[in-house]
Amino acid sequence: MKRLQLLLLLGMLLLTQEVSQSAEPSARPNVLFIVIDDLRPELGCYGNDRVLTPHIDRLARSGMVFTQAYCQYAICWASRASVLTGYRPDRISKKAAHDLRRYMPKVLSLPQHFRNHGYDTISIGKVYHGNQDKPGWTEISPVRRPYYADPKTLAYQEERRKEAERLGITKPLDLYHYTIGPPVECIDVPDNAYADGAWADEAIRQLRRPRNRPFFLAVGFIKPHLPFCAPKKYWDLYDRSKIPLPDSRLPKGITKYTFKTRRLPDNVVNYLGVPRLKRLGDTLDDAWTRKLIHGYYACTSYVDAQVGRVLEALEESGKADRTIVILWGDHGFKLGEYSVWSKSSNMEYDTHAPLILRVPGRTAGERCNALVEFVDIYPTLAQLCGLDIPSHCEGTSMVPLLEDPDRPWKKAAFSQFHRPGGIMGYSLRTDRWRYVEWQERKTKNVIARELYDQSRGPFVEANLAELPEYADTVAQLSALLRAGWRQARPPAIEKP
Ligand SMILES: [Ca+2]
Repeated sequence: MKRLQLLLLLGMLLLTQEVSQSAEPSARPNVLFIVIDDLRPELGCYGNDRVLTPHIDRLARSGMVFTQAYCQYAICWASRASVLTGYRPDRISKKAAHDLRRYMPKVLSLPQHFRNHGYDTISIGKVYHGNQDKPGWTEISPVRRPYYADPKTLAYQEERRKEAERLGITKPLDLYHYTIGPPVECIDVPDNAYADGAWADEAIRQLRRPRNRPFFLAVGFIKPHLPFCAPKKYWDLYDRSKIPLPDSRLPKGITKYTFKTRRLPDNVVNYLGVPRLKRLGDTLDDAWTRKLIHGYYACTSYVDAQVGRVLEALEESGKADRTIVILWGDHGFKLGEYSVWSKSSNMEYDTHAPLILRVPGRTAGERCNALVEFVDIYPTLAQLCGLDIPSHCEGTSMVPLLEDPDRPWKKAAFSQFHRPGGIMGYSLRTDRWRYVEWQERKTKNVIARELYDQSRGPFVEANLAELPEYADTVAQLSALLRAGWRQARPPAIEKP
């Protein structure tokens, strides 16, 4: 008798669970998750009037713009792996960032968490870097495009590929350098001649699809990442001669670790036809500099237009009032500042990136100047959609900032970047300072320090760390760095 009661009870429990599970997801909001590759926070909504980004600005007018958002590692694979797993970079190896499920099979990724709660989780374009996290997605778009649309460039690359084969060049990095094309492309082609336009088409198709489950739609745009290829109409938005030149002076007293001087696969000087820069401090001439910045701006406006198309489709679908939109750039980018191009450092230009969050009914064009970190994205989206925040998450939900953007928040944002020979630069950003400690990873010995005053913007003139008058500041920031991210969290959220 008791057994029968138990079975009945169990049956009822299962039934209620089933009902609640099937009823629950439709009540949850959708998520449109947009990531943009190498996007500087130079957009209209960030106070920049040179770069034309009307569509992202429109999103910002109904969202919240985080003016002090920092990536945890200023390179694609590491920044994205951190956002999508909820871990800070020290918990994710480079191998795992490229092949997540092989090296971290049990990780509960952000899309997987949503999938487990009844969401359609769709990946379009470059969301992860180099791996697709199959358990995370209900659907992965197969749409791909070559970087270039110019048939002449494609033919040249094909010729080089054949030549490389004859010469026995097979290592991916060697092959990449051997077949590399020009750093820019300006031809009159439709938006979807390049990947981002084609991915916007895909996203629009997904938004138009009728569905009875909520969606987590991730769209990863690959511009303004090099090479700077965009349809001509976006180049035509800018007058090259009016593009101001960057301040190419190196800060005084930098360390030998500050900038990566090794040959970078994604460095502009490796592209076809770009003059080789031999030493740190060597600069491209003004014509090259303006041409490249022009390309970056054109690509930014091109990607902005694709964001606009996707947002318009969201409006037309009638689901905008039930859809949270988050837009973030995976890290910053140097356009010749300090004579350096590209990313891969702990400097402000590399770690500071855009973050815009729109929550229907809860955001309306506010700005939030609190220090936030990209590792906060996972817990924020989970909380906004009524999902639990998994205990492994190392970020802090930004939801309290939606109610009060000026409330006391984090003491610091943490970033890091490696250098060859087992060296890691651990960095933090406070309201005013950027502080970096270069450590030998095995011994934790500090081999170099940097201190920059950021109160006048991203450009800094000197590393102040070794000056005696800054000794107290260095000591305080070093203690904060060593105490770590847990101690830098907002007061109310700090756990014992
Ligand atoms: Ca990137």
